[in-house]
Amino acid sequence: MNSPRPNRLAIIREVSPSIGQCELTHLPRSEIDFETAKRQHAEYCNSLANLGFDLRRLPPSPELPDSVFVEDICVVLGEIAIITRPGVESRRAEVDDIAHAMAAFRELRFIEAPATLDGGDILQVGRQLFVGQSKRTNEHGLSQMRDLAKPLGYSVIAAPISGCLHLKSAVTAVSDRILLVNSNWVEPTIFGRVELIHVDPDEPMAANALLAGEVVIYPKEFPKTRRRLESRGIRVIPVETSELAKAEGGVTCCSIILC
Ligand code: CIR
Repeated sequence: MNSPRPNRLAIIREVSPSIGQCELTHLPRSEIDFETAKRQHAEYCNSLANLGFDLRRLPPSPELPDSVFVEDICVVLGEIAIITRPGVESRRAEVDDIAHAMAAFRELRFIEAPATLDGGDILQVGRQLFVGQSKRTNEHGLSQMRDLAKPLGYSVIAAPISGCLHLKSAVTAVSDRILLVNSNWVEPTIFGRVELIHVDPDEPMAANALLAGEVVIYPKEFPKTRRRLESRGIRVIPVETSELAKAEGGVTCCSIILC
């Protein structure tokens, strides 16, 4: 087994005891078992730690139900970190703690009103940044992202989505050259000449995978799509995500990865 590499960092935040009052867009509200959610989140964090990630843990915030989903609050580029302005009012108070934690690692930039942007809508593929056109990320968000990232040499590309919460509900990177996609929710041709793996039709929610170094942290709940990943040579670390999935959270949204 490879020894863990140093200098990999992930910011995570413990599950809020008020997660039951989370925002919901596509799913009906169902009871979230806090203890199970905490156990599953701990397993996720352990997977990152076992891969050599140094974890910076932010404490839970009882008044912020969705605060475990740290990805939405910050977009990390090599050069800067962009603190977002989330698309729902209830999540705006999450930014202060994340900005404070991120300031140790990157120069900060901020998405400003009237823009809204959720980190779950940003997919980075090399020097391309795809920005989901979702209910959470508006035209001003796209335009501010372009103003911040273009001078650094990124191209910023609008990615229309339909039927899902965020762009990364529909597509994520599973290696430096392969995307995992649900093509009912995003048109894959916008990504150009990349290799694609399509989710199994029985598993529409299965496109959200967390690329952590060279391996993929991936929900146990999608075995058919997992087989598709493994048959293309991708190493998968399975984790249970059923409780946080009731809050419409996936595996990318529970960490901010800095490499
Ligand atoms: C929300 O609706 O904002 C949360 N309940 C779920 C956010 C999930 N975030 C993500 O996929 N990036």
